[in-house]
Amino acid sequence: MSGGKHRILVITGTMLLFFILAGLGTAAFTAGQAKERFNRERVIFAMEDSAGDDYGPGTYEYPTDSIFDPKKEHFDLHEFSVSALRNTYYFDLLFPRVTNPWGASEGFSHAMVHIYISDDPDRGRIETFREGANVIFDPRHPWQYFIKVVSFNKTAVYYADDYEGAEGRDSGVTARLQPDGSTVRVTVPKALLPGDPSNWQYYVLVGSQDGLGPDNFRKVNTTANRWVFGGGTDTDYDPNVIDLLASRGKQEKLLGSYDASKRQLAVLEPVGPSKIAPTRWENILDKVIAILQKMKVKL
Ligand SMILES: [Ca+2]
Ligand SMILES: [Ca+2]
Repeated sequence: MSGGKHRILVITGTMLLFFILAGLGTAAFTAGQAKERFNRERVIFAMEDSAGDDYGPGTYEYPTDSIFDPKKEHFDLHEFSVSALRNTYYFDLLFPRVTNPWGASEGFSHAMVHIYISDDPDRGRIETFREGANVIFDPRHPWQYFIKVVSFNKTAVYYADDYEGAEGRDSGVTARLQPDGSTVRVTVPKALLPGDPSNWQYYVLVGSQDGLGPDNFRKVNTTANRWVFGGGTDTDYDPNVIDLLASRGKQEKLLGSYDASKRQLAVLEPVGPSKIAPTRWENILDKVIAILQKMKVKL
């Protein structure tokens, strides 16, 4: 072999080795970053709701029994946030007052929250899963997932194509009042909510739990009594929703859009999607995470 050819072979070999090492290094770096992203709790969506708007369309009054004292705050959502950590989504619901008059193991038994998620305009439903909230959803944003947050081990995830009597998916699903005494944290395995959460839009409905009420909603009538809200109508066209996650001024308009004389339910609009969308690099990392999980690599 001539000296010139030998030199070219050495240079080519060195370059090849360099590219292999650089490739391995980049793969290891990317895998490390993916692992870090997977193991860090990160916020997907967060939104504050007005304080003091636990009055439905603006006219509702609390029931009169002393269990509802001081006739405010029990159903007043202040903040809603969604975050991800490892294989779990967390839905955090912040209330100024959380009581547990019926002694549920979840630490709360007064408020109830129905979270409907819309992530595809071309499929899903615009009616609520069961009758009870007395509202209907924006036809441009039908829902695919429904998380019913309620006490006594009944918190569960439902899909739009479930039949009405379905039990709901509750494996790995929990709802618990946190040590701060104000936050109800709902835990849902990611596997139950497939899809890209940065596209999600949310309908977040707060009601008062009533085991015998329609879909567990305490009803709203014209006049309040011990166990029924007042300030609505005696029909089933006024929403049984006491607070709605919405930007300021919107809740009154949306919950007030019902017309009992025309038999029309209020039409709600969702909030979202997230302004905290993942960057291009984070999207790559999410794809790497999915591949590593398929390969059963421990992250
Ligand atoms: Ca509120
Ligand atoms: Ca509100």
